[in-house]
Amino acid sequence: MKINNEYLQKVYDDTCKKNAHEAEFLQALKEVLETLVPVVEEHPEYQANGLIERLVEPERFIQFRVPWTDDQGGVHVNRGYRVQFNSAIGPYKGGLRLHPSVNSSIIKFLGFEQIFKNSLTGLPMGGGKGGSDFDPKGRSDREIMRFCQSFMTELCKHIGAWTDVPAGDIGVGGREIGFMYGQYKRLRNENTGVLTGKHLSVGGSLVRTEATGYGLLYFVEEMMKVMKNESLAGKKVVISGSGNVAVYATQKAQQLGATVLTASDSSGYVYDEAGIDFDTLYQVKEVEHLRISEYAKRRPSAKFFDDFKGIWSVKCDVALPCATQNEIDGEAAQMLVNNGVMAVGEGANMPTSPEGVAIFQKNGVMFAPAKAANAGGVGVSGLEMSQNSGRTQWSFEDVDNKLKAIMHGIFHNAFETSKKYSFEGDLVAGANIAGFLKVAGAMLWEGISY
Ligand code: NDP
Ligand code: 2IT
Repeated sequence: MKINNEYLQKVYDDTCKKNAHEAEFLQALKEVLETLVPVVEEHPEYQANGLIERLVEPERFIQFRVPWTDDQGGVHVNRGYRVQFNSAIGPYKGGLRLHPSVNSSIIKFLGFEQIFKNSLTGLPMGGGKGGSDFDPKGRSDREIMRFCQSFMTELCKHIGAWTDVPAGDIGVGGREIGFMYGQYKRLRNENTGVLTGKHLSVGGSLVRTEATGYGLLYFVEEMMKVMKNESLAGKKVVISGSGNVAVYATQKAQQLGATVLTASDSSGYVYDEAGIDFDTLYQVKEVEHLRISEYAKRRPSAKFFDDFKGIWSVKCDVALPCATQNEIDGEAAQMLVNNGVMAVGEGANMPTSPEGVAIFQKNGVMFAPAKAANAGGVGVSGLEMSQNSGRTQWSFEDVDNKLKAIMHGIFHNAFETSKKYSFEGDLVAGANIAGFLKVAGAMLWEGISY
């Protein structure tokens, strides 16, 4: 389908020509450009200043070799990336992903989304993302350490507390951030807030570990209350994934009175008719790092299914995809709708395909898009940066309250913006426009030669 604006369609066509092989980047781009039609019409100065052409081209794209040795002394070479997409409103900020599927398209889609997400938090952070096609599965701690050190040996030339501040994403948690932080410090002789998600003893923030999952639930609860006078209490919830985002989404959903029925990883999903037992899930995934089938072995009320996608056939009131991009396609969305889903909240980045989003919206499902709903992780990363700058550490309650305020603020900003531009209730459009306007204002103010 064409974008209903000549200028935006031309920028999209030109970007497609230059980046024909980058399917995920073009998917994320199209979704944003489609929703910007009314603001581009309202602000002719964007076209006059080539603003959209500048927005779609990263300020910098770094690709590098990451050589490392395994425990047997064998040499491996992976590809490392960092995209520094947009610094109009602050230092580049965004996670690092270690997964064999990582390529330039994945990094650019994530970096592009991050621009608007970070803007929505209300904190001064630009958009960036990075990672590698390194596969951490089955690697020893020492192998992970050597990989992370080699990765940081190059990355450290491009980042800094006032330049670019990476964090975690798929395959990067506290352990990897520790190895990278140690290497940065060794190379630079500097204790600084160059990464977020740090250990509490070296300037990490309380609540950062829980932030994305908790933030997702704060957003969804507010959305359900304001849009349909509903709440999570008593609701049946399907959550995919069993990593950082999914585990803490499960915990907060339960605290809000919902029953979480599922958890998954790339090998399949578990359905627990008695409701997921948080302690067992935490032990299996966060402590012992086992496959999700192990959860079913320890819980008589749970069954394991070796089909990751089958999770969307489970009947629920609320679905929270928290694993990876495009995990809900049109068919999965239709199954959820047929089973009566009332709300969908994206914990992962771009987990719903465009066909899936259209099906939810057409059927009146409340839909919380990733760049709004999962902004709690980077929001608390921003709070970690503030604490580092102030050489201070805030209490759990203090950070949790700030996180809640950020998530409620994002919901209301996206909702009010959707009304202002006559898409009432379309939070995809509301979030894209609200996130974009702040960045666009800064880009105009700073002049063209970035
Ligand atoms: P983790 O590495 O902690 O967990 C990822 C989970 O998703 C694992 O259960 C993993 O299973 C599953 N998964 C990953 N890739 C696939 C795949 N291709 N197919 C099926 N399952 C898959 O990552 P996070 O929880 O941190 O990230 C999950 C999502 O949330 C990502 O989209 C990330 O970009 C997004 N996100 C993360 C934030 C953060 O702060 N960490 C902030 C905002 C968004 P397996 O172990 O088998 O691979
Ligand atoms: O997608 C994301 O927002 C993240 N992976 C978190 C980024 C961050 O800098 O905390």
